[in-house]
Amino acid sequence: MALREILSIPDSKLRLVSDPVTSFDDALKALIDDMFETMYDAPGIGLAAIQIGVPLRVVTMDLAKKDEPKQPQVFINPEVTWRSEEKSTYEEGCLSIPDYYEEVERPSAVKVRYFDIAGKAHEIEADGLLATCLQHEIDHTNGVLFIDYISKLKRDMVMKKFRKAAKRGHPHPPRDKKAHVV
Ligand code: K1U
Ligand code: ZN
Repeated sequence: MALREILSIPDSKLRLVSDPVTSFDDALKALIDDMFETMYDAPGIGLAAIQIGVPLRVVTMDLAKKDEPKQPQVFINPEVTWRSEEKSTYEEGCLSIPDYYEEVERPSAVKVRYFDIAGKAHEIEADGLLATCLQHEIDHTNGVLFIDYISKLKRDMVMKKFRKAAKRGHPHPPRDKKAHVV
């Protein structure tokens, strides 16, 4: 197991469309182990492989609350097969855009088809935080970030702050000057 570096915007790898997994082998298991270690360490509730620079359609997640036992979940080659007409709004964050949170509107419920670590196919219907997190992570596998759903003005301001920090060799803007744009 190894802790991996999480890429931050404006890293262009975050815009790649990831490739489907074709081999359910030990290398995939090692990648998933590293993703969980990295996600729990961050800490985060989800992680897509591209966030650690691996362009494969692999997502890890754990939506357990602080006082609950861990509930690690893995979604391989996840695909949205149905979206509800009804929408809901959630204040999202992203480990690749540290310390920036913004409300995003998405379908309230989705059906997602995916494979487990043994290569077995599943389909689930999700709502609430699971639906939000699945859509956020599946977006990562397609090179889409939650800031793509906010106003261009806010997005440009966030990108500018992170570009400036990257130029200075920092992964994110200084924490006392939050990237939150009102
Ligand atoms: O994909 C990511 O960047 C991870 C992201 C997932 C996510 C959060 C909120 C809405 C949709 C998707 C995060 O985990 S951000 C950190 C976070 O939300 C959190 C961290 C610790 C405890 C509770 C939440
Ligand atoms: Zn994210």
